[in-house]
Amino acid sequence: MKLYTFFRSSASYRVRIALAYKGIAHEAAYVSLPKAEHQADAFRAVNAQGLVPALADGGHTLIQSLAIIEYLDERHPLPPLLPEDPVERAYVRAVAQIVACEIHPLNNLRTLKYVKRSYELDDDGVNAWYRHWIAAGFAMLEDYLVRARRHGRYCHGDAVSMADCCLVPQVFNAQRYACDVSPYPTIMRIFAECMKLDAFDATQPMRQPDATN
Ligand SMILES: N[C@@H](CCC(=O)N[C@@H](CS)C(=O)NCC(=O)O)C(=O)O
Repeated sequence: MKLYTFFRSSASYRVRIALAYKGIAHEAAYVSLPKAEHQADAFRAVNAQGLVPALADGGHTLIQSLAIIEYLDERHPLPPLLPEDPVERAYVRAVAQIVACEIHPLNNLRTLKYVKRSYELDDDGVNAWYRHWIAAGFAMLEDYLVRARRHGRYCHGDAVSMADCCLVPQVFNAQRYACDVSPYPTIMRIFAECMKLDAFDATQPMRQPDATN
């Protein structure tokens, strides 16, 4: 199994957590976003979308972090990253998708580059955009976690799930952009709990072999 990854990519970090949590042996192929290696022909031959992560396994190449995590969960069921009950599964998927579908696309590299170029924003302008969508998305996520009343130590009770694989990397992104995370006590408490686990800690961005400042 080979994971195409970039240390700062939060979508890659989601998959790194899943692989580590399940103890799945794999090799890594590093794809630098600042060097635009994700847009080069060599990587587009792996993933025509030019996005990380991608996972090569058994002659197949899988893309999209949530699809990859669900594939890993089906192929390597223990320990599970999705609960068995359909309603509980829908909850875990909803939390994961609030991050992956509502928050992350608005703050992705290509989105930031586009708004910067098109609206002639300076760094402060880009940071304001970034922080706005983190605040809107984290408010939505915090509210859902509290209302659903399914969280325990982690997003889904005391069991690590795909929801945590998504929440933690998004908090790293928020902290990198110096977003105010104080209004989201539930998110930050779950984040702190997850970071006590090796699967989350060892896979964090600055611990990756391709990490640079
Ligand atoms: N929905 C995709 C998102 C993949 C994605 O956008 N990855 C980012 C890094 S986190 C990327 O490759 N960005 C390159 C770009 O925006 O040009 C997933 O979950 O895998």
